[in-house]
Amino acid sequence: MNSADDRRNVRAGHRNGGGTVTGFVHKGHSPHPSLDDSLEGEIRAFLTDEDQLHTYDDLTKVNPVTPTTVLKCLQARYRVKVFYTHAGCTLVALNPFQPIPDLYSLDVMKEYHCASQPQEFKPHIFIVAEEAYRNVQGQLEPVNQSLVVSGESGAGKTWTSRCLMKYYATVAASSSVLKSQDTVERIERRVLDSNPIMEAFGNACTLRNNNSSRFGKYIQLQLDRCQLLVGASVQTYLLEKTRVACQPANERNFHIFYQMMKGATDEQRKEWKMSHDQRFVWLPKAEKTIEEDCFHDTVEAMVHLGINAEKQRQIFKILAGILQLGNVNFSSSTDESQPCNLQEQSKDFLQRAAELLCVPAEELQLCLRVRTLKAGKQSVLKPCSQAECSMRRDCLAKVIYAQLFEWLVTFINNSICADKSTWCNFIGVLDVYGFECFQINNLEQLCINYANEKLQQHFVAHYLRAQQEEYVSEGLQWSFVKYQDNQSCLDLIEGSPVSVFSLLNEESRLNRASDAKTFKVRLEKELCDNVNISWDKFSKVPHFTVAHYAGKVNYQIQGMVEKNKDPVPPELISLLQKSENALLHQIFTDREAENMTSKGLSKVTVVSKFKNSLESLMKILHTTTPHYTRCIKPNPDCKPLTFKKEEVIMQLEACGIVETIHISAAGFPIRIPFKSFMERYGLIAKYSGSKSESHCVDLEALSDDMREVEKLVRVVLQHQGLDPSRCLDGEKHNSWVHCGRTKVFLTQSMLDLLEDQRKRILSQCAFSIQCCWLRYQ
Ligand code: AD9
Ligand code: MG
Repeated sequence: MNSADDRRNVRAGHRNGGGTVTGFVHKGHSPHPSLDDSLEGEIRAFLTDEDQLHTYDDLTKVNPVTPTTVLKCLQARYRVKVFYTHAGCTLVALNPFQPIPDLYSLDVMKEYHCASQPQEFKPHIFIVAEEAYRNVQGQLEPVNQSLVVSGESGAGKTWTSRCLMKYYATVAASSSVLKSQDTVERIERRVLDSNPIMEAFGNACTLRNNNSSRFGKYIQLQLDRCQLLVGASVQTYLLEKTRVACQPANERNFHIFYQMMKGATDEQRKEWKMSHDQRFVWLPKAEKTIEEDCFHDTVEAMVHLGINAEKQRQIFKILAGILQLGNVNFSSSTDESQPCNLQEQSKDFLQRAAELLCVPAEELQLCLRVRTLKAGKQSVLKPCSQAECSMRRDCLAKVIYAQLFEWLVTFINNSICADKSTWCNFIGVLDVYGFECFQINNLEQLCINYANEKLQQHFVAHYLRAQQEEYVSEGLQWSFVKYQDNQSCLDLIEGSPVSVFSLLNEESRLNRASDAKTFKVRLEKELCDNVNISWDKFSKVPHFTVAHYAGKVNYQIQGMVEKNKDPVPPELISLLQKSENALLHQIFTDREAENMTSKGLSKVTVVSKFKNSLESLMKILHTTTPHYTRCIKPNPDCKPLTFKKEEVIMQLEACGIVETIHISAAGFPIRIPFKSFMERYGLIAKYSGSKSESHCVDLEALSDDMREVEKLVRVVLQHQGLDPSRCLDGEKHNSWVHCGRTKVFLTQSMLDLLEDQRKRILSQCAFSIQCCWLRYQ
């Protein structure tokens, strides 16, 4: 582990010098010569001795910090199977794509949890977990924590989130037990069991990840006064429901369907009308995954969470009904006044779908083939074209699946959420889809990338803007050279009065026949002055290009307005409300479902709903202390231990890692108000054990003004053999501590020093008291 001296060298390593440029500049002073020398040495060592690259635990130690040096360092570590590296305030996690059991064992968890200074251990996701856990108590008052896990598809976000949940379920295990019907369950078990259910229903095999999450998730782990896990609550975002009825080439439907196909008993098969050799159009046979073997795990988790056998039967019958629906096709009609007929071979499938969904077959057929138009109090029936029939069939499947998923999430929440009176703080784990850029991008990618812009802004606001603004208000003469503020991109997407979302919503509400065309014209006209949006006038496919912080993305305009409307024909909802499947009936008669349709249109557009849910998330995140983990996918083929530089560098740039490293290394991440500082560290001055005149501070006389704080800091530094004139305040580049107007600004090293010294004094005091007590015995 690093000694204080090592740490000192490390800190020297981030300062500007040797011609390197960091993200931070101190105005008007040159670096200290002796430190410059050591820096030079470090640069040389780094550049020439590549054999040592794997030993750099923190990318902020690499000098100079450039995408290339960072990349080399990560590659060297990956080669020797070291998967975690600090990047200042962020943890970088490289996906090993193979099980590393020893890295996550119970013993390792205990080691990190019991360590007095876990930060001194090798970088690990457990350091982040433990830091958040300890932070909950806060130095002054309890603070909720958020662990934000980001990265591209397949990078390891869900894996990391599961790992974090397991950590808390282990180290914060409470003795509380919950009684379910016939078993007594520990709450941690239930919280962990929410994962297999949500993954079965919300994950699918895609080209980029065999277990890709098709929804975003924020789980709050609820802790009681003793910091024990007493419950949790889950919030989900934007399930990719289109996958139920339409899977991209070589991708699959949600795992649960395959699990049913593979894991059903003969009896279940009969009930679900699902023979062994039955082919379902909506179950493409793309690459086999291990997740499809997990039917029994899913059912077991359902039992643990309290989903009883009857409810399970209802759920699986609904899912089986959806599969049958996928095999229903319509023939084209030459007479527009007549509805399209069912194809002959589809009749049985429709009949079975109706039976499984417990709705009248005749009515189901009618709803799919005929549209009901309301004109005042009159209803007019209009036959649907072949394409319209298929759209209505797909819509039915999507709306059922999405509502079922919502119901499951609500059920899980009811099962794992603790009573508000029993918990006082939470640690939130956020696992959301990373930035996406495909050849064809539509509304889904726009929403996903918008979410990433929001998170990036949160990151920027938290680490960069906040630091800068606070330095200024505290009178510190420091400034960031530049940082990427993505506000203009967010304004383009969601701003008012005119933005992509506002125009999209307007077009959706106007419900014009040629909405794609008018949307394109309006975008070009009303946003032509915005530098973040552009068009290729000669492109055959109408699109617009947004310059995101992570790169440019082309969005196809065709279909976007329709997707945003997400219309659900009211006849379909009425049909489902009549279902004799109690669950189906229930999920379409609650208030949420009532809101779903109004004259055949969603009242709330997709982007409005998504924006609202994201805003609530951001509000929560702003009230918590965030911890960032950036997962990196080292190769596109998910191969073990294969590091493709081009892939990695793109991700490092996309998630702003290099920028982060600069800032974290150069700033003062810890700031403490004078009063709290004196209260916590005042005793160091009194008991530092030095008799020297300059070290003596009268504790009684200590006030919470800047002069006294400075005096105390000098004592601590001198006590460590450090020169206060170099380490204190804005005189030199290499300072460890600054005194602002109301707060002390510290580097991590300075905080470590203070904490070490405080701890030593406290243990000495405890020892003296013990001796006195023994003497009196
Ligand atoms: V997506 O956006 O949901 O498509 P994620 O969530 O980022 O994606 P995921 O966590 O599912 O990716 O990880 C992909 C696969 O990588 C997992 O199924 C594991 O097989 C593998 N993985 C990820 N992290 C680790 C790890 N720390 N150790 C071993 C890992 N395997
Ligand atoms: Mg995932």
